[in-house]
Amino acid sequence: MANVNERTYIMIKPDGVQRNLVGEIIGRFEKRGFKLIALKLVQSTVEHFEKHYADHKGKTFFPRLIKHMASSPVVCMVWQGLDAVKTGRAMLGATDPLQSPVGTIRGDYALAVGRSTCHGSDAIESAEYEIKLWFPEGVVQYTSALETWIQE
Ligand code: RTP
Ligand code: MG
Repeated sequence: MANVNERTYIMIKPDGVQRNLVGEIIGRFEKRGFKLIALKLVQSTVEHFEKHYADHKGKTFFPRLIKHMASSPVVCMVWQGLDAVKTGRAMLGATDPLQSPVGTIRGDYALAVGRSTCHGSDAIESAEYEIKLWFPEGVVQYTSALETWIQE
């Protein structure tokens, strides 16, 4: 059954931050109807990104990916709402920006697979892992007055 309180981990990558796309990306999640429950800007380490992308260890693009992610600050967020993981991925587009439909974040703002602007959890289990990894301090719980206008 669909969970109205599902959580996903969304991270604006170094290229997205450097290109001043932070407000644009946050705005899309806000306008879609998701609730922001955690947010921070961090300059993180190679070791931390290796944990974040542990599933990709050994792939040819892994060293390049980790080097890029640790090169400059990222914006870490947790968004909550109906079907947040799958819908978050749909809002991003495909892994390859050139295969991403116009109207998606990557389809509108990215060209290269190694500069894909924004990360989104690909499953509920990965979201749980990533949220704990980036927000060990926990997330914020609050009631948004808008929720009754977004959910039936
Ligand atoms: P993300 O985890 O960052 O949200 O991206 P994704 O699920 O769409 O794609 P994934 O397979 O998890 O790959 C993570 C990031 O690695 C870079 N990548 N490069 N063939 C390549 O050169 C290649 N494949 C993947 C991309 O930046 C991708 O976002
Ligand atoms: Mg991925």
